[in-house]
Amino acid sequence: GHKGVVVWFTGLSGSGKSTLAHAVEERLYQSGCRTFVLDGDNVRHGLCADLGFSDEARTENIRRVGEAAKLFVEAGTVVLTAFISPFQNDRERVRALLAADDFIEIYCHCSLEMCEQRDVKGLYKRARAGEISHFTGISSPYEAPTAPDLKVNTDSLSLNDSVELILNLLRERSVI
Ligand code: GGZ
Repeated sequence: GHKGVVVWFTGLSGSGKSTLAHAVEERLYQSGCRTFVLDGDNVRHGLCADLGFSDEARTENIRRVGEAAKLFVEAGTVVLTAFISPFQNDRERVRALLAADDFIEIYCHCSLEMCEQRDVKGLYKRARAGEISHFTGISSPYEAPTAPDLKVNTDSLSLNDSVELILNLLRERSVI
């Protein structure tokens, strides 16, 4: 069996949050868990379509995602969220919405240099050129978690090894 929890991925654009969340979801789904991934792709076009990337907009984005995630937990679902969520305060507010064991924070750590070098979507280049303002890591801050439940070095670990680290944590915490 499993219980509903939030597995909250945080990290820079291109640090591997979404990839990792979907890979973990796949494994959980195979073992019979109810799962759901919330990320920019399914949230910023609908629930948060009115929000941009100012500090205030990000705070509101994370607040709404937190409230939505809470509903999934109440439905007994393992919800995996993949948002930059750059502000410590905003992440702590989500943690406070939930029961103590129901928020698991995973820091996807990849150096800015590496994210920028990869630049899968070309956004860093555009941010450097001034075509995108308030870009995290370039012209908007990222506050690294000081005490995440797990730090995954996505710049040095394989996707599989990263997935295993997270599954092990979920077993340790009796989520699965
Ligand atoms: C950061 C931006 C920006 C700016 C567009 N800053 O790599 P991506 O494309 O797919 O992921 C990024 C995504 C970040 O949205 P989040 O909802 O996760 O952000 S937050 O948690 O801070 O609210 C990036 C794209 O949106 N994107 N403009 N200025 N990322």
